[in-house]
Amino acid sequence: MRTLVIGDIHSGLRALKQVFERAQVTTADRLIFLGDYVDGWSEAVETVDFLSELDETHQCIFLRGNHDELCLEWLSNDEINEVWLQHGGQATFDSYSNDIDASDLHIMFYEGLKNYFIDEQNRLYLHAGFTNLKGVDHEYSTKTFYWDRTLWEMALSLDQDLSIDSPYYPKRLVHYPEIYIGHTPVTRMGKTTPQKAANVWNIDTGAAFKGPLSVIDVDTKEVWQSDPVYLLYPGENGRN
Ligand SMILES: [Mn+2]
Repeated sequence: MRTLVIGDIHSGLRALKQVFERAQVTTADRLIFLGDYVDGWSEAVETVDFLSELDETHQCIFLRGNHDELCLEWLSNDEINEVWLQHGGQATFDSYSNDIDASDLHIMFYEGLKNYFIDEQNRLYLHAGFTNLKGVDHEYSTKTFYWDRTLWEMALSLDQDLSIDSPYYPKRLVHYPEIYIGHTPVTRMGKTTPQKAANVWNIDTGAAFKGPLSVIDVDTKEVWQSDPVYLLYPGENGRN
């Protein structure tokens, strides 16, 4: 069985289908989605429909992204969050406006998302990060799991040669052999492939912006990518 991790999709369903074909995904694979299914390209409803159907036939783990939570808040309360609209929410709003009936089923999808997942090898998967030095079970606020950027910043700024036995080594990083996250696009650093810092792997390759969507096999580290997603949505702006 392969364990495949999928980065932030941001309604780029065409890219998801393309990268799944390239990775030759089958029902034998375990699929771990890092969250941010919506907010970006025009196919929010179609993306969540596709993921819900995929869950019927494949082994899927769906983690919660900050954008999924913002979308759920809007679907549940019908209150417009201006900041959300400016950060990709407008495309999601428009997508649901074209398909009013989708929202009830989708609320169940968003509510069912997991804040984190730890596999049988103790590898940790979550959208953004955590701050408690003792690990995710000790986190004070669940929002951190899908909003935090300090885990990735810390891993990046760490001397990559520092020994795990050093008293200066961050305690946050010692609990899991590997940590897989999305949330902060590596395109901000001028990269377009999954990036590793310390034992943290960032799989968000900027699908909402000018980057591709990426899938990584956590055991072999083989990577598959879609075309840059904006090329699959001509005439749209995404989050640019
Ligand atoms: Mn994202």
